[in-house]
Amino acid sequence: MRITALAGGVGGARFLRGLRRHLDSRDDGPHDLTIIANTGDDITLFGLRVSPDVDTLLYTLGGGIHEGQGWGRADETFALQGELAAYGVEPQWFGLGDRDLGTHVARSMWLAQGQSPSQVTERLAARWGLPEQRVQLLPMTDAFVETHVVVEQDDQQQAVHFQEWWIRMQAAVPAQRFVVAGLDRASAAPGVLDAIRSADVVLLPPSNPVVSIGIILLVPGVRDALRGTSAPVVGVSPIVGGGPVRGHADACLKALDVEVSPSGVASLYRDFLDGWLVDPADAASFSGPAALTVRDLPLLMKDAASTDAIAAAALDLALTLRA
Ligand code: FO1
Repeated sequence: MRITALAGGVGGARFLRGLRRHLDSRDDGPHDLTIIANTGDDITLFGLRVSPDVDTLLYTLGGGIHEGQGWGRADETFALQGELAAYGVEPQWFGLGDRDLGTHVARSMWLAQGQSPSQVTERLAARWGLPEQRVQLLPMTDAFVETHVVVEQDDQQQAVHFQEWWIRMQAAVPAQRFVVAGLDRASAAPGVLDAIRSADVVLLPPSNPVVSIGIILLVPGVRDALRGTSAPVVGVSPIVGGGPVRGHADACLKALDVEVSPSGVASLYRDFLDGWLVDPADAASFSGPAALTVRDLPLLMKDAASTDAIAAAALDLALTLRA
């Protein structure tokens, strides 16, 4: 079976690790998983290209993630950033650990040598053992893109990098809109559109619907490929009981004037979504198109067992819709 997923960072990575475990527990394998990662969160810091969602997926699937945080490396130290701070080098609001910096140095070096983000991601994924897991990790585009957030400060509109809004401002300053710099020159990375068109099942993990999955959907051809694929498209609501499972998805949805609810998120996917998982807390209030098949089950990824159960339910629903 060929499964394709669109993913952002922490929530997406945890869901996909659960899906990989679930696939391994089935006796109808082998199964191939292609992950299309958001690269709108990417940022250049200290001369290095950082790709948070790609790295979170690499570390989570490869066994190197800081489990408590959900991003960055386990057993991390911050000697290099401490040295930069001693020189007064900014910014210091973005924490870059020494182990994590190894990834950014390798990425930046290979990019400077002329390799594409797809080629670089493939090399990074090899170190983390993704091919052995039959996982292919693709950046959504090889173009240099960055999500910026337009905010109003001192009666003036200003665009700040997504990471500055997310981390330094804690998304507390209302976003007026999101702009993806570089997207006008972007095309889907090699393999992205084909992975959607030729999949048996397409899954949308509980990633941020605006600044993660929403950005992937803006890459030319992606939305059309989802509308056109014969594979069922099944998603997992990132909103549970009126709020995001983690992160600031509520602030992102408000910027788009979309209700902070599973119904609101499903409305963003309405032209291609076939199946939708919601939490029991939201089942009664859910409203969506009659053609959308909705199932409810607890959606908090508290531990491996609950995460695997969510992934299994998403896959089961997709396979039911395929039959
Ligand atoms: N998130 C934070 O809240 N604070 C940080 O200092 C931080 C550093 C960081 C470094 C590398 C990395 O791959 C991710 C990092 N994140 C940090 C997470 C990241 O900002 C966001 O959670 C994602 O971009 C949103 O998906």
